[in-house]
Amino acid sequence: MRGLFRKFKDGLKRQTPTFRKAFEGIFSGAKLDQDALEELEEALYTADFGHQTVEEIIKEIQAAYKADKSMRGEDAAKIGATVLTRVLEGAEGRVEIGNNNPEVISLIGVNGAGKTTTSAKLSYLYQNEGYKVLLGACDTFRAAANEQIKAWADRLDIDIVSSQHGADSAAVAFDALAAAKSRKRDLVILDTAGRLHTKSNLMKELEKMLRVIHKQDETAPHHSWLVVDGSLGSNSIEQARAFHKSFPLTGLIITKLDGTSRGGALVGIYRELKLPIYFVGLGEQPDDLQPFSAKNYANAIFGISEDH
Ligand SMILES: Nc1nc2c(ncn2[C@@H]2O[C@H](COP(=O)(O)OP(=O)(O)O)[C@@H](O)[C@H]2O)c(=O)[nH]1
Ligand SMILES: [Mg+2]
Repeated sequence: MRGLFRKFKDGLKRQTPTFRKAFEGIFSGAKLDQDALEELEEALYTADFGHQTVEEIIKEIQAAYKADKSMRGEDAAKIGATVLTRVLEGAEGRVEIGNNNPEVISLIGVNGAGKTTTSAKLSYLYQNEGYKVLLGACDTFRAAANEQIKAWADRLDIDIVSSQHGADSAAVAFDALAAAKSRKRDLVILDTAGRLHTKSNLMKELEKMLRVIHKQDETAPHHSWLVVDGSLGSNSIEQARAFHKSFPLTGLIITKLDGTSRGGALVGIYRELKLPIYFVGLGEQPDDLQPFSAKNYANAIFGISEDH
């Protein structure tokens, strides 16, 4: 889809120029320039692709050059994108809605990762696909959280169940599910409070929420997605690792890929956790949340055209 590739390209536009230059530079004077190859390697490390992926890209470029000395920068970038697409095989998470009544998605992650914004964007996306969505505002922990999510729901015309600041977040989750059943919603999206994976009381609260949800539907939540701030580079990987250890996650959403020059961390997160990436955040507008496409990501990040 052309429009979707554009979204990736626009979203990753801060990252792309560095690579364009680095890839072009390695074939100055029509031969492989070792210094420039090292610069490319460094650029890849700086973007937080991680050791394994960087080495694979560099090795494959060297091998391809050996086989075909007429290779150019654009060809090297294409090899990079091919490696990324291969590494990200199986990474594209897709949801089939309709098997559960309602389908329950809960979003978790640390403060500021983008959970609230993403829950609104996600509701908007599914609503536009024709599903009846209900948003559960389970972040009762932060005073401003309720206002923030209500403003989104208002703006995007999304049905919402919320409560007072300080209320029991598990109770909100319970009410949201009950309301969704009686209002015959297809989908419930639960926004939760920011949790530091080190704070065991917050983890306990999350577990309580799960127990309460199970009273409504033993199989819910059907999806527990960790929302990760993709602009944190290798710190995003550490965060994801810690959550994955203490909580049964089913997938990932990587936010803030726009405006970052460390957009390679997504690859490291996937390589390590092997959890599907369902969506990526490519901006602050409601339609800037896009289903993850390995190919679009790989092509956009290295600045090559979509039909490669
Ligand atoms: N540029 C950009 N900003 C984002 C994205 N997702 C979230 N944000 C911003 O990140 C900040 C924190 O988001 P919020 O949803 O409140 O995070 P929460 O604490 O996890 O609920 C807000 O200013 C959002 O607008 C994204 O994909 N791109
Ligand atoms: Mg929030």
